[in-house]
Amino acid sequence: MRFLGSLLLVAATAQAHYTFPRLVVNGKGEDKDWTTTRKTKNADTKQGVENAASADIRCYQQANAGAISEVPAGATIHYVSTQQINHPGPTQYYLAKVPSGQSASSWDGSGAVWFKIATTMPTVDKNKQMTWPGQNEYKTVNVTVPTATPDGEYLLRVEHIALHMAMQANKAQFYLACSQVKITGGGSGSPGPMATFPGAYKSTDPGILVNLGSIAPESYQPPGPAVWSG
Ligand SMILES: *[C@@H]1O[C@H](CO)[C@@H](O)[C@H](O)[C@H]1NC(C)=O
Ligand SMILES: [Cu+2]
Repeated sequence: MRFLGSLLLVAATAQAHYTFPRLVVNGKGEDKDWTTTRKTKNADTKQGVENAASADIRCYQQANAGAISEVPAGATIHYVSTQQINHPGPTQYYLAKVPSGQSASSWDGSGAVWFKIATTMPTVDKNKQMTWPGQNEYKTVNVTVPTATPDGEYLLRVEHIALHMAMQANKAQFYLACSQVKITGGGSGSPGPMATFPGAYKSTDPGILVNLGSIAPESYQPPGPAVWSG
């Protein structure tokens, strides 16, 4: 019985964490997990990244993916989550254009190349309870790929930052993944501002080291650059 008890405890703990193994584009998901989304190091443990300055903050990947998803500019995208996204915190999406001569299948996403296309803010209900878009769902929030995004291959990065323990340093948890995508039918926008991963975040950023119980929801400051909406 003792053995069974500890197994149950492990299962319960793992359920509080999640990974995003499938990108869904206009309602159509990857056929299998980790087909165009790079398998993350926490595919089994589900453990989030806690050090915002570590190399894992970029894609947390253990391997490149075998294929590339086609994503029409203007498409609605989200990710399937392996567990319920039960922690409070923002969801953010970034893109990074693959340099010419390289491929989304192998490019490492280094340099000042990442621009943000979406973030989310909390709301408060009549019971003064703070809630976040997508909280408690088994998928990440939808985002529209800006129609002005230039055609080409990109890495797409999704991130959910769990802030339930973020009042302590290095206790925010970053759940993230990168997908290999090819944007088609796009425009001639100039995305920016650009950021690097690691580099975009510091562990002391007000959106990372934060006590959600002590701030007004509208004053929350998501970490990273401003959103480029095309
Ligand atoms: C999110 O996008 C999907 C299509 O990919 C759609 O079926 C769903 O209704 C959207 N959800 C919301 C809340 O807009
Ligand atoms: Cu968790």
